[in-house]
Amino acid sequence: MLRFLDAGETHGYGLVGILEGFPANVRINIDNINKLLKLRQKGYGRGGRMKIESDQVKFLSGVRNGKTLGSPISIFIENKDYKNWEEYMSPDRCDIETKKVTIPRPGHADLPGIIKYDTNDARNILERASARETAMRVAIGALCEELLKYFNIKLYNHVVEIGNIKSNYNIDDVINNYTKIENSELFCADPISELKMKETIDIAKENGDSLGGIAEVICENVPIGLGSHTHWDRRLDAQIAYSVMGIQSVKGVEIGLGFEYSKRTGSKCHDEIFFDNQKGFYRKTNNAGGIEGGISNGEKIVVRAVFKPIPTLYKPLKSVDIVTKQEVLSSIERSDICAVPAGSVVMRSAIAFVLANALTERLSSDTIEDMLESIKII
Ligand code: EPS
Repeated sequence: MLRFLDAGETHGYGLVGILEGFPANVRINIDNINKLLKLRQKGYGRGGRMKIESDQVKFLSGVRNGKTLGSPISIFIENKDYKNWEEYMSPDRCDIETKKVTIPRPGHADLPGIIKYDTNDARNILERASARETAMRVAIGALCEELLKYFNIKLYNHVVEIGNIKSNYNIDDVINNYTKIENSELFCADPISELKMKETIDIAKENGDSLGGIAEVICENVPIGLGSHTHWDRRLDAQIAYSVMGIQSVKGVEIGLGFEYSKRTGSKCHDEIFFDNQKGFYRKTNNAGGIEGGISNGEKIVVRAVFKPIPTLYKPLKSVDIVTKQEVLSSIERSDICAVPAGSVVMRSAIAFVLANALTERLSSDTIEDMLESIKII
């Protein structure tokens, strides 16, 4: 079983993560991890912060001479912006006026956080609620992808909708053209829609507004038998939904046909079963999105998530000052206009963790050699 914990405030010294239960002897290519971190920082519509940061991992433990040891892997990612915030974020200085935020933003963790944690400074809440934390989740997910590569399991993230502009795509094209998608500005498989999405982002920016959208992750070569129908929390689809819903701004997750199921009869939904001596059991369709009864069925796993528009608006909504109780406009923090492309990378990482965890549960997994040996006999 894999476990991870992460910590860190957005303008604090940095982010730390610990991944426990990871098998020994897995080759780790640090460039691959940093590449995914860089991908997360990209995306048309991001704010000024991304010009300050250039995320890179530092291993503090668990990796030696390019291979994992089986011991907890600990990672550090620096917040370069900390130098601009040192005075306000200092863990020990108590003699300075802090940059208090007393006006909560609708849609943000600010207000429920202030009440729950009994503070009159929303900064104590927003610092951790910030999606900055997802840099560590991507680092953890990228490590998991290093493990998944041994099994030829590949993950592809792309953006399928921003502000009501939909990408026209099919899944095979996404896989075949992935390098192009990775290098595009919105990770969109359809260049015409991408142009329209950029225009929509520009309009939102001019209006002091923000935009959400839908991202999709496709997982290829996932073996049959990850997850289980035997208990609710062992279902692979449940684990994926939990992990993806844990990403800031995600408001819905669907697998395969997802919400489209409500519009069709059963005969137009379920993937008929065929058998071939060479291929074994196979399907001609994949409406289930690679999971039936909570178990991977060998088809591609297809997951989509909807991200709500970012709550920080340059043309703010109405709020109430928590100290004076006066109606005011909500506070403005520097922010992104649209972070769906970045969200797609985080989503990919969240799913990579779930798949790597499910593999370690399915196989004997003290070492990568154990895993490769035991997959032969299942
Ligand atoms: C975020 C606000 C912005 C984003 C940040 C998430 O940060 P800042 O307030 O420093 O401008 O850039 O995202 C990141 C720092 C990141 O690495 O993704 C928020 O409030 O969630």
